[in-house]
Amino acid sequence: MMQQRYKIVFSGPMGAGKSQAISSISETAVFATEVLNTDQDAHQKMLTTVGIDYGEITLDDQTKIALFGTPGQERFQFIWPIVSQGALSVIILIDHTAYNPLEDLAIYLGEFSARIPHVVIGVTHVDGMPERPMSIYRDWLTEQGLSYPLFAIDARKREDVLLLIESIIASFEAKISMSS
Ligand SMILES: Nc1nc2c(ncn2[C@@H]2O[C@H](COP(=O)(O)OP(=O)(O)OP(=O)(O)O)[C@@H](O)[C@H]2O)c(=O)[nH]1
Ligand SMILES: [Mg+2]
Repeated sequence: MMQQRYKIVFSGPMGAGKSQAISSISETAVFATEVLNTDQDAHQKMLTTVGIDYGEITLDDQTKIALFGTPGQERFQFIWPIVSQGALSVIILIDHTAYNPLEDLAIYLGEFSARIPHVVIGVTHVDGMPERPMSIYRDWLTEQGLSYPLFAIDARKREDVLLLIESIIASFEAKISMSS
């Protein structure tokens, strides 16, 4: 049997948890390009990605997945189309505690849904603002006439990140079996 190889991109704003999600599930040492964050106005975190994060995971059926993380800072937007090339799916991570997470979602959907055929949304940091309802995302998507898969996840939890990967693989297997 031929071994399948897929490329998945993790995108989303600064601090959403892209680098964390990749390191939570990667079976290889993550190639990370994190440096001290000098843009404390944008986000008060210690480290930020300035290039591309890279990790790998092999599923039970030996499907190999290459995991690419984008830098969240706006000044690195030029990397987005380069990372997107040949990707099967994009996981857009949205920080639930952000000032306007729906605006973030609109920006990232606008940038990535045109480039990458399949989109999954993961809402992170829900523990940081439990009083804000998760229904805002589904309601907004419905208003826009969109129906992307959406999950609340904690990027630090391996099983949460795996849920996103499994949902991508399941949707592709469903498509393949429908067309055969
Ligand atoms: N409390 C909480 N922390 C989280 C969650 N998801 C990720 N984090 C933490 O948020 C911090 C920022 O995560 P990163 O992975 O560095 O964020 P990033 O998206 O790669 O950010 P940039 O590279 O700057 O664009 C890390 O300390 C993570 O461990 C979550 O659901 N809840
Ligand atoms: Mg990062």
